[in-house]
Amino acid sequence: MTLHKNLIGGRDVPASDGAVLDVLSPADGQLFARIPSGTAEDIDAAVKAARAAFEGAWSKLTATERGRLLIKLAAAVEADADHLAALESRDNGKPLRQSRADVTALARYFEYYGTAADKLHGEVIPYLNTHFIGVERVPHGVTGHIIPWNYPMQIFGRSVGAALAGGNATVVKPAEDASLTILRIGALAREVGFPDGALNIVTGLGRTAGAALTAHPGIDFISFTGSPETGTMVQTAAAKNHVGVTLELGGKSAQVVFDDADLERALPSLVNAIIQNGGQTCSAGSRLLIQRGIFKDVVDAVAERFRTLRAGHPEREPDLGPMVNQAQQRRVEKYLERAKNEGLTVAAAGGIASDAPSGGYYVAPTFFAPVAHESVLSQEEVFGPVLVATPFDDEAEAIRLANGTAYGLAAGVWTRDAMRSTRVGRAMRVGQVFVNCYGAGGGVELPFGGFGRSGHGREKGFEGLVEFTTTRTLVIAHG
Ligand code: TXE
Repeated sequence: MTLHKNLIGGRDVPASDGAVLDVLSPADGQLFARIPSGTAEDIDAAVKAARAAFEGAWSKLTATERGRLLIKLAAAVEADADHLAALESRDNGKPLRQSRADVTALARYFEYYGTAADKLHGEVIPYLNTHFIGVERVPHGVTGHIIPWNYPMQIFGRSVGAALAGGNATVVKPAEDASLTILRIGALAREVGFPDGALNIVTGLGRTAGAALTAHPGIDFISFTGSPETGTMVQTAAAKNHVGVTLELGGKSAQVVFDDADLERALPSLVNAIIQNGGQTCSAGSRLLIQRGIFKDVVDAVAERFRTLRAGHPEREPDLGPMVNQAQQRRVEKYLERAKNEGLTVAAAGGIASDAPSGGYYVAPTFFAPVAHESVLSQEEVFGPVLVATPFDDEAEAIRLANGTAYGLAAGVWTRDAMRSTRVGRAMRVGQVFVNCYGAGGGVELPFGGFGRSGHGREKGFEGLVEFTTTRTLVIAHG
């Protein structure tokens, strides 16, 4: 049984009171590791270590030198890919191929932000002829990062990678259900030569370690990805310290299928967008909006595929793995029960693989159709392999339904009509629109974030680097 430690100021340390949390494998519910249950005291030590780095060794590096360290870290991650992927699948339950994809994305984030670090230019503003005005991009200072359990490596890469590239020193609180790869990245960062304190990692519960981090007066900016409810607490804590925050809070993303769509191309994507990571994806395509004339055909085709889907052991490359923990499994099962009690029609259900261990948190993928737009299942984020389909008559109705939830993270549009794809795409109140494709979250290079209940601020891409900096304007009188 491995007992992991926190990374504070370049040292591996247990929680200040020695408390630990059990780490259970979602595949079989068995205990296989322990992580520190970080305390407010640990968070305070981590913030102080980050501040010391920010005012010391870390700030002495040039942007190019920071970038080089991130590029070295990208190489170290790639060299450690098999280990990281196996660790993630064990800890989080995602199929190995998804963990490998996460490792690749993580390395790419470090490479992207590493190579971008010295390309974040400020500007010169024309002003009085007697003055020179320079605006430089500067780090916020010490940034706090609350990472969820669904894509720990990717979300670490996009937020901590950008923050480090921008010159911030960081304190990271991974999710209690998926901390192991984050701790491993911390060890790799130390090996490649990041100065002590530039990256600190404190594992533990959200309500203790997480809350202590977001409320700490020594934190200058917060990045949070998680639930809207916790997002409210994080933003409230940030407001008390008058610091900025990016929030990415999930979604109820629609895929709009018009009657001229290339269905052969669309169908695998419609299914994969809700099955990837067991539906535990912020930008999962959890609603199908299908034009009425083709509604039955598309529902039948999706249903046929759904019947073949099996949730199984992550190491056996199933269609989907178990849910991350028992609470998430229960949450999804409750939504399924409620939908059935409300009389919603199950168009198709997959199953649980016969060799899936009995103690694991498996849920059978389920497809409901038709489902009214107002139904709970059409409006609330389930965060599981649960798909709903709703018919629409025309373009205006499609737009109204797609935008008709409190969320606004991503959308898909399937049509062969180029004018319509642009028109409908531009009418979506979301951060990313996919036309004739659907890539949950998009690539490393693409800005990502939401409207409304999906949160605010943008991470990923160059915009994500800008987000982790602010400006200082120098007004120089010379005449
Ligand atoms: O989220 P939490 P949970 C959604 C998804 C899921 C639901 C509940 O619908 O079913 O949220 O998941 C830390 N102060 N998403 O309960 O609580 C916590 O330790 C500071 C969507 O796991 O938001 C973890 O590190 N931090 C989402 C992180 O917040 C706190 C991904 C997320 O946990 C805290 C995850 C507090 N008071 C869930 N309480 C997405 N956008 O992709 C908890 N945390």
